Parts: sequence; structure tokens; C-alpha cells
Amino acid sequence: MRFFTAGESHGPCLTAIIEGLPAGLSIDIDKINQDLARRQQGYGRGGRMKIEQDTAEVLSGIRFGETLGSPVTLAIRNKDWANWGGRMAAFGEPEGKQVLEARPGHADLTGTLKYDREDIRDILERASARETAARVAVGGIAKQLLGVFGMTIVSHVTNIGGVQISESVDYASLEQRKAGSDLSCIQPDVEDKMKAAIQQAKEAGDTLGGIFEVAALQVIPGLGSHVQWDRRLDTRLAALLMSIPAIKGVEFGAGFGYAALLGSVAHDEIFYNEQQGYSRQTNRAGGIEGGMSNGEVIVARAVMKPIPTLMKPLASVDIKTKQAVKASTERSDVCAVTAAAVVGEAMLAIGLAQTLLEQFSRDNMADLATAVKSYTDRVVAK
Ligand code: FMN
Repeated sequence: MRFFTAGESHGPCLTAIIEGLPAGLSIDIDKINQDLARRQQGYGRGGRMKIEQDTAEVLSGIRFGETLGSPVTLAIRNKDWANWGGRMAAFGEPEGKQVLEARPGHADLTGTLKYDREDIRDILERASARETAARVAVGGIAKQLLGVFGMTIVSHVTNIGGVQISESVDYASLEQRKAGSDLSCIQPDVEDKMKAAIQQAKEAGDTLGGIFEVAALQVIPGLGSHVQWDRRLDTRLAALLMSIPAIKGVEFGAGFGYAALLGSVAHDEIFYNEQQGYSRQTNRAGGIEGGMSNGEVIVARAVMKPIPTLMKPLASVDIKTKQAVKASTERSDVCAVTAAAVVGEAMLAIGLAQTLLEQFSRDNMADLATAVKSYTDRVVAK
């Protein structure tokens, strides 16, 4: 399963083309739209999210609620296009003020030089994380494929600006625990502190980052492989999570915490009984050993840097005059870790769906289900 996204932040729409989905997968568009709505939420978001009401439109590949095996095209219209049509027109004379003050931490300066543009807008429109709405739509389809095989994806925010949760999580009840939270945080008292930190940053014209955790439950064991570097499941999932704008680190299971552990306490001991088969009492590996899912919950965390657009801008240079200036201020989020977590869910779902489809490559859902069942009957029932 391959996918591409296209579209500028203030262009007419975002599009995604997904190729390689089996025919006969039932698609519930409402579920995709629910994820799109979740990506728009989170305390600390900017004004743009109040304008948009993202919904996915199907342009190809789905008929009467089922995939056809042909490429699926999804489109998400940008409501803000109504205000930007002139400035973002495909043809005609340039309209509107050029952006010339490169923002530190964004794609502005390097992108403008590399692509030989005069207006930073030519770069920022695509570098903007508005693009991640298209990925969430693709992830919505990947989640529905995984759902056929009992796999589910959840996420929550564990740290904002250094304010960290202290409780450990039972992933099966995660959704209930974070219900009603504006930040996807399971601890209301910690969430209050996170909100206060965001508010304080906002008042100071500053921004914040943080950490989110994504988990995949009921994963079929043996997805991925130890035999080649690029077939390792952790290789793929790390790359997909790192591809989210502003994500600067990814870890699985105990992750960077392994540095402080002895081998005798780092690894998950293996047990066996006839009813349950193989089992473990701990999951420090985060569900992946030897580049393969081991049947435990897959747990990954990603750290997001603070948003680069600051209302109290940093020092920069005007790319035309080369004079010292303050960086540009585009309408912007103060903190978007909660939204990034929804994108993280999508990327995790996409990686697992891609691996599943590579491993059990079939053109239709009936054949895929038969292949997966014959495999799981052998591997899981042992
Ligand atoms: N950066 C901004 O400057 N303003 C924003 O409003 C903004 N919102 C974001 C929302 C989400 C969900 C995500 C994942 C990122 C957001 N970012 C925002 C981060 C930038 O897109 C990102 O820092 C930029 O593209 C440069 O890429 P890099 O940080 O990976 O180097």
C-alpha cells in the first residue's frame, strides 16, 4: 500500500491517493471524519482550526461503501481558500505581500534557497502541517483495514512543555480515561498544569512542544522481519512517526530509558501454559523484538519540538535585502501535541497496514482474511 498527499495549506484542497488496498474493504467515512475532527482539536490551537471543518470526500476507488482495489483518492477542501484564492491562484499575476522574513525552525530559509523561490510562501504553504490532515484521512482507512483483523490504535499526550503525567497506562481503557480531555491527557490534575503552561506561553508570545504516545493493540505477531534492515517493523514505524513535521525523536517501549537498565531487568521474560500459549508479564520491548511484532501492545513515543512560529518572533534576515529583521508571524498554533498524536495514530496505522499487506499480499479482502487466518491459526494457537 503506497500513498501520496498533495495540496497547499491555503490552496483549494488537500488530496491523498492510496494505491494497493485490497478490494472489498468496507469503509465508514464517518470514522475518517471523526479522526479529522480530532486532529483539529487540542487546547492551544490557532485561529485556522476555527475556520476549517475537515471532512473527506471520496473521488475514486470506493463504490457503495467498499474499496474496488483501484486507487482511492480522498480530498479535504480548505474552507480558507475562499479568502486566499487570489494569493494562491495557479495562474495570473502575483497578488498579496511576499513573505521575506524566514522563521527559524521552519522550512522557510532552506526551502526558498533550494527551490530558488523569491517568496517564502511558495515553501511554507506545503511545509505547513495542514498537510497532515490528508495523512489522517489515509490513516483512517488503514485503521479500518487493521480493524478487520482486530487491531486497534490509541494515543495520548504524556508531556507538554515539561509537564508530565505520572500514572502508568492501561491501553485497553485509555480512550475512556482521556474522554473529555482537551489535551488527550489521562490525568485531569496534570492536564490543568499543561493548560496553564500553554496559556503562559501564549501570553508571552511563545510556543510549546511535548511528547505523545501511540499504541497498537491486538497486533498479529510476526509483522515485519529480522532478515533485512528495511523489513524491520521498527525501521518503518520510526520513519513514519519521524515524518510528522516537528517530531524530533521516536522511541519504542523503554526506549531511551534502556540506557539506565541492566539486561536482567530490561527484557521481558517468556512464560508458557497450555491455555494461553506464550505470554509475558512485562512489555519493555514495546511490542517489537527482532524487527517483528511479538504480539504485545506496540508502544511508541514521539517528541515534538515547540511550534516555530512565534508571536514574539526570533531574530532573522530579510531574504531580499539581507537586513536583520524579526521572523514573520503567520497565524499559528501555540501547542499542537494533541493534534500530532492523532497524526501519530494515522502513521502507526499506515505502517502496520503496509506491513500486513506486504506480508499477506492479496487483491481482495476474502483472500486476505483466509491468508491471515491460516497464519494466525498456526502462530497464535501454538
Ligand atoms: N508550525 C508552525 O509554525 N505553526 C503551526 O501552527 C504549526 N502547527 C502544527 C500542527 C501540527 C499538528 C504539527 C504536527 C506541526 C505543526 N507545526 C506548526 C510544526 C511545523 O509544521 C514544523 O515545525 C515545520 O514544518 C518544520 O519542520 P520540522 O520541525 O520537522 O523541521
